[in-house]
Formats: sequence, C-alpha cells, structure tokens
Amino acid sequence: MENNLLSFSVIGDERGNLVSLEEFKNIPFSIQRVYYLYDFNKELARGFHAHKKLQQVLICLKGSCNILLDNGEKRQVYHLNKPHIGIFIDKFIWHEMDGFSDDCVLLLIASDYYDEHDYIRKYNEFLKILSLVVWNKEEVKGE
Ligand code: T46
Repeated sequence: MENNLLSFSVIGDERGNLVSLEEFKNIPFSIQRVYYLYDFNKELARGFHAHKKLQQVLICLKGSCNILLDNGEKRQVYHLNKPHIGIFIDKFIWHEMDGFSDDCVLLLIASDYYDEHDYIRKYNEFLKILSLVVWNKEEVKGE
C-alpha cells in the first residue's frame, strides 16, 4: 500500500511541461484502455469497488481529489493534486474517490478493456474473495 504512488518525469522548458506514459516503462502493465472523468458531482463519491484482474494508474490531471485504497487489511487515503503523480491501483484493491475540486479531471490508464464482470461492487464480497482466493494464493476467474 505504501508503494502505490508513481512519480513521472516531467520534461519542462520555457514553453511548459510534458509527461510521457509508456507501458512497461513508467506504467507497470500493457495499456489497453484510457478513460477520463470530469464535471464531478461534488456531493457524490465514486468507485466503491475492486477489480478481479484489472490494473490501473489514476492521475489527477487537473484540480484535486481524494482516493481511498483498501487491501482488506489496511485503508489509506491519498490526496492527489499534481499531474505528474499517478497512483497504481492493483487488482483486489477496493477504491473510493471523493473530495473533487470544481476543476478536477482524472485520467485512468487501464490494463484491459471494460468488463463489468471484472468488478466486485459489494464490500462483503470483496472481503470474502480476498480470504478465499487472494490470501490462499488461488487464481480467480474473470467470469
Ligand atoms: C475505476 C474507477 C477509478 C463504460 O461503459 N466503460 C468504461 O470504460 C468505464 C470505466 C465505465 N463504463 C460505464 C459503466 C457504468 O455504467 O460507465 C458507467 C460508470 O462507471 P462506474 O460507475 O464504474 O464509474 P466509477 O467512477 O465508479 O469507476 C470508474 C471505473 O469504472 C472503475 O474501473 O476503477 O473509475
């Protein structure tokens, strides 16, 4: 949980800054999908799920927000407000996002295509799968 933050190199000059993201270099998986979130309803948190196989890197490109990561044993909240900082969300990590600033834009780099069957959307089910599958080091099927 401590090593979830990724600090990307910034190539800056008098024109501004550039950050490059490359699979297996500064993104620790093969990139299959990119999506972004913006115009948040500040009253409503998002996420509240874990993934069975998907790995992701979340970057707060603009503004700020909070993200909670939970591995079933420890919960940690990160405040994101820098576009050169990413947070690695591994499979079987419960995550929730809130505290969005008005201008918040989140970029997600994902290791696979969208698949609703990959989601664990109930916290009790998340803990059950962790105890049955992950902590016993068995494989889980994406269904
Ligand atoms: C995650 C967090 C960080 C699609 O059709 N295609 C997609 O690629 C995605 C990501 C979502 N959807 C659909 C599924 C739902 O009907 O968009 C709707 C909203 O998705 P969801 O409620 O899962 O949104 P968040 O913000 O709670 O979660 C999203 C990602 O789904 C999730 O994988 O890790 O952002």
